[in-house]
Amino acid sequence: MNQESYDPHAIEEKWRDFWRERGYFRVDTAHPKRKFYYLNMFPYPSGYLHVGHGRNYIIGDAIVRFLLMRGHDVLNPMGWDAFGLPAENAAIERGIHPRDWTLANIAYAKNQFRAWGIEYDWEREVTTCLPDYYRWTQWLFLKLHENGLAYKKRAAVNYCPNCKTVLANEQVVGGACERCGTPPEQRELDQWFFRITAYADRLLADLADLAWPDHVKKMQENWIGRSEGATIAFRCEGGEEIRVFTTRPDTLWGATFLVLAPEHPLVDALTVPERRAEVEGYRRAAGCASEIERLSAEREKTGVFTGSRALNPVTGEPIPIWVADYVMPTYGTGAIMAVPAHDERDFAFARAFGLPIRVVVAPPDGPALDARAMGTAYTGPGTMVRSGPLSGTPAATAIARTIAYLEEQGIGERTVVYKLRDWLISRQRYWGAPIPIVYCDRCGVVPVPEEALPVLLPEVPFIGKMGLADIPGYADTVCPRCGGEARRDTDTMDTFVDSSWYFLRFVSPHAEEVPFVTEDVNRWLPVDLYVGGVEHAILHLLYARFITKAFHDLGYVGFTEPFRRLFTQGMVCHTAYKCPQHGWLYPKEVDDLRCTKCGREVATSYFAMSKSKKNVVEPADIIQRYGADTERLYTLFMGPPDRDIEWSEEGIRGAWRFLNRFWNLVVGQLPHLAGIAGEPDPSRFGPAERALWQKLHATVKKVTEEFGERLGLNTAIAAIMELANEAAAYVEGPDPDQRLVRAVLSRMILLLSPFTPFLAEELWHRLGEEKAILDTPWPEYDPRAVAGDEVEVPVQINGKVRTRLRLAAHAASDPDALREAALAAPDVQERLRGHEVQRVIAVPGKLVSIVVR
Ligand code: ANZ
Ligand code: ZN
Repeated sequence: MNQESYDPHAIEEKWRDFWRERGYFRVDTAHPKRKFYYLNMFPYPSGYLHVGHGRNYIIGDAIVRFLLMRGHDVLNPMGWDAFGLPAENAAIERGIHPRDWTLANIAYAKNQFRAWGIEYDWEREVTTCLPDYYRWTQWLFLKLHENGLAYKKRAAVNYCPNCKTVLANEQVVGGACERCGTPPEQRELDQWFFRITAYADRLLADLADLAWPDHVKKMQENWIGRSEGATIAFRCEGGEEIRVFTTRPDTLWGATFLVLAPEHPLVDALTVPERRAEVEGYRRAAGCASEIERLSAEREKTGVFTGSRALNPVTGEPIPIWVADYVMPTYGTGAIMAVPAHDERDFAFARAFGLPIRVVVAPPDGPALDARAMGTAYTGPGTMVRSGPLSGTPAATAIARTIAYLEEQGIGERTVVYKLRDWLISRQRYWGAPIPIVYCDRCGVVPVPEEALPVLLPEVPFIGKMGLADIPGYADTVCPRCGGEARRDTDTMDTFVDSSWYFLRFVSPHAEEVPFVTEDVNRWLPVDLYVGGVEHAILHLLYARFITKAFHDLGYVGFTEPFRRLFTQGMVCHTAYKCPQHGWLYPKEVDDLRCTKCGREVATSYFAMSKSKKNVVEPADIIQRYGADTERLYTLFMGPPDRDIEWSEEGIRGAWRFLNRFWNLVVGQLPHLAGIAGEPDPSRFGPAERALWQKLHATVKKVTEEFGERLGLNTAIAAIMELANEAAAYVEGPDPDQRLVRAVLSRMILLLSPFTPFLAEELWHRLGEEKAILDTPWPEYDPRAVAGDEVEVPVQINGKVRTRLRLAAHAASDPDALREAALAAPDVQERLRGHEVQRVIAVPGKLVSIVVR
């Protein structure tokens, strides 16, 4: 008989609209019975999505379908992180307006989601570049400003002369602009900051309660960078006071000079006239080095002497005050006490400038250190020596004792400092939310009143790199307070501000009077599962946590953390080819590992898919050849979702072959299953039926569990594949039990449906089921059936059968489990008392033999 073969194109199209029309992915946020807020990090709409992007959303769609079948009310929204440099730069390249570029990409991406069978609650779509969203981003700014959490400060910033904007520290990578590779300049500008440092301690402490990957927590911890130590005051000979922060107050007796950051406010006052020219020259030069260079231990130390001295508060000794750029202006107090004997950078500096080195820590049971002979600082633990009244204090208590002593003497106090800096949010670019502030000569800095929001981006033909300051007339306005002439702030906000609160807007996306409805967000948040790339492990997550805490303290939300559980999915890598002459090549430009343009041999390597490396695979191409289900199945099967994986055409074909086999199995059985209804009767099972029944229940259990903690979707699929093989073998056997076949096939279709929803929905209906899969509960498993049959295994002691174990078949078939069960049995323990066990032999399913003396 000629059986209909698997044709994804014939079946996929009809189900796409079916799911949308039936509204399965919509949720009533007012009355959830079992709420689950699932959230994928929303994308930048910067071009089309490739199969690597697809992985994020396919993982999410599988999870959401599973949750829906489990009876959850799932909030599953999607939106667009639509402001920012990528869109602006892409628009410049193409000579179009970033809004047109962005909206076109959004429309395209929505079609891609549809092609993948991924549905969202599109009525909740949020687009950060539209006025009904950014008006609330501006509101957020006003609220922080009103509460002292947004402030303006003149600050040295990294400025990219090519992108014409300020870069955050983390956007400077390897001394160059992350986007265009131009080395940034240091500039002084008036900038807006959000006071995230006020939350440093809570951002750190609350990590403990989050179900997040440990490595992400660690990254946040390092970024916040808490250090405990002391602030110590040094009196200068001229009367000024220099405060230093140190993590090693116990080395104070070894402090032989002080170093100020070039930007330190006391540098001027402390520089003697003869040294002024040199010091000024040094300060100017220091402005050019990046922070990473300045902090590097290897870099040659540079610095200048101010000509002034301060007194070491414990030795009374005058010590010189230097200026050097290895001290950072914004960390601690911007000044340090240098202890060259015990700090690497101070050691290098002292050696370079002939400054004294004094040992004040004695290593445990090593020879005493000789300052003149040291080739490097001793930074290990040890007993305090040459430290006046504290000499002899062991390493374990040295720091605490010194701090107590300093506090007693009134020269210092315990201090905690953080690496975290306030968040610089001003950007001098067009494509962002305008900062809602007005400057008036009479009234000063005046916030735009809430009722006047949004401050709209000016409608102008987009003419390339520009900020709002370049747009004639934008800045001219009237003061909201006095009605006089005033100027608008011409900066826009960092796009991380847009994404710091979007998860709240999804709950009440159409609220017109408020950014979100407190009562509703309190019902739905924290997000139950947040899935996204590890590249957002630091900034986005930290900013979202900060804003949530700030909103909490201002009474807008009732929770303090936005994302209860975080899952970071891995990237999809693919072969990339590089010609020594022509750079990155598309696969079609490579023949037999040679460049088709010049014949040179190309280098191959694996990289995360990216347009720049020309190693992107287009979903449209895969879907056209194999259908969306094959792409989905392969994407989920090729490795654990949190690992990076390597895309392979062979893998795609493997997924395709499986779906064909599965199709053929089910469609091949349809004629036999017509009119078969009801559950199979296990009491009439033979051994083959029992084995298949057990496998079915074990598979339901496995797949269900893999959707939990581990999200081992790849192993879940592997389990379904095994079951399919056993089912295929069973139906070929003599006189198959048709009720059992139907039960296995229909449950297997349900199990597959989160992964390959098109094929599942099609086969489900062909089986004669009336309800759609998403109206059908997820299959249950029977723990007794999972355990399978019990078997009896005799236990011998020294050749005599002493007892019989009743065990589940699977336990009896595992020698280790069998041995353990035998030794743990009460009768056996009784008989072993006072004897020494020499040997235990476990024959799976048959016998345990124990030899004792
Ligand atoms: C004296 C000392 C002796 C230090 C010693 C270390 C070892 P973390 O752990 O990163 O917090 N420091 C303080 N402020 C600085 C700044 N603005 N720029 C550069 N370095 C600065 O490091 C704290 C230590 O880094 C401080 O403790 C200080 O050097 C230095 F045996 O003080 B220490
Ligand atoms: Zn005014």
